[in-house]
Amino acid sequence: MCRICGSTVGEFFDFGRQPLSDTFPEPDRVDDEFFFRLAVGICESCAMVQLLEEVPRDRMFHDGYPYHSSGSARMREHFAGTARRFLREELTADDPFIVEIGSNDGVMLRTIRDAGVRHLGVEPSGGVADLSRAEGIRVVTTFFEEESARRIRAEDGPADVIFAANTICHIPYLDSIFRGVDALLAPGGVFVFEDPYLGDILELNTFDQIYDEHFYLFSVNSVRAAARRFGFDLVDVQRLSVHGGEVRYTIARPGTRPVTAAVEAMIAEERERGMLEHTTFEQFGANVKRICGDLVELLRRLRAEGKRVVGYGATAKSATVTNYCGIGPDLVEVVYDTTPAKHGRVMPGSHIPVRPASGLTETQPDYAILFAWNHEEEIKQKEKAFHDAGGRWITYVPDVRIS
Ligand code: JHZ
Ligand code: SAH
Repeated sequence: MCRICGSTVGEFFDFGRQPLSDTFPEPDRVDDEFFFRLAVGICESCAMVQLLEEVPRDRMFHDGYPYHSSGSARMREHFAGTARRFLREELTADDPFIVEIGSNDGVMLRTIRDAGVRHLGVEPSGGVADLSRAEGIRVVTTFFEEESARRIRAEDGPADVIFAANTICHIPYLDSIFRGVDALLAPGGVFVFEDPYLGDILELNTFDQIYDEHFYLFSVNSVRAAARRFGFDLVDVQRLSVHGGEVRYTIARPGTRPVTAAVEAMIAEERERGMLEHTTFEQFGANVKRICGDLVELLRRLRAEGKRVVGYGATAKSATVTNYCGIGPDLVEVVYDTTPAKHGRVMPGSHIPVRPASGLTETQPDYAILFAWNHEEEIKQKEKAFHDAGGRWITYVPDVRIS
């Protein structure tokens, strides 16, 4: 049943049994991993693409949550720019107030703090929340939902901006989120969120954007329907190139802001591209199977030739690739990553060991499969010595190739 409108959800792909994408077990503690059925479908009525099974939120977001948003220079720049735009265009009233849902390690709010503007991060994962608090950013360690939003409104007053990046699509209970936004947002304020875009996922076959945390794969059409259902208007959309293609949605109370032409234009484009038709999703499923087949074939061939193949980037996304395609330590012996919290652990489900990124150039393998393909430019530049010494990158977006 659709989590937005209650209609039937037509399943279009089943990835089978999958682990939590951001839980990296210790090597000797792999017996009690949590698994769920990762399947995805589209609502027959409101067209919202969503998972069919929901993982309880405390299993995913807790004090040990390992993802640190500030791990990428490009993302740090992206969010500094986002904050500067808010400071310039939205936070201009007397004593303005901005709330961020899913503020993580403070990657966006840092710039707001520097400007001396009143802010609050709402971040349930205690570890990353503490990191931002240590930098003087104001955060509450809790889930954003109707109740916590009402509490914030009572204590801090209305928010001029409510922002979220890579968080709203993680939250199945969108009805409660919108009631919370309604309680907290100033009359003329905006609710802005950015998330991976279904259009880019279909175009680039980035099936690894589908995992436990990504409960919704948003399109402009489905977000507008959801906003209207919950009493708001989608007033603007903007495409972003980060994380493999995203859209930034701007939501406001009806009648308070003009609706830009971009909204209707993108919805028309989605219709033309067949983003509401079942055959599009069937084709996507066929592409997923082909890419996995090609990738495993390549890895087996390289292994047979005696080549050393590693992974780079212990991403949440790679949980889907490794577990669905059946890639274990026999094909990829180690995954290198810069996140200290992931070191000495193993990858969820596949149990490939995770080690510090310095290992790439220290051990100079023949091939590295780029699991963090969304940071391709940054990583290839940083790890130039690997390529210069003859190492080759393997990517699978939008197709399997060596570079
Ligand atoms: P990255 C997470 O997804 C989870 P992931 C979440 N669900 C989401 O939506 C996005 O983030 C926003 C490492 N790395 O950004 C660090 C290097 O080793 O693709 C990270 O472990 N060297 C909230 O995990 C991983 O790669 C580097 O130079 O798919 C990148 O993870 C860089 C830049 C990163 O997100
Ligand atoms: N905004 C950052 C972080 C994305 S990670 C970025 O774009 O990089 C997603 C974050 O959302 C996690 O830190 C997780 O703890 C948080 N989160 C999950 N559910 C939430 C909820 N209901 N309210 C607030 N934060 C939530």
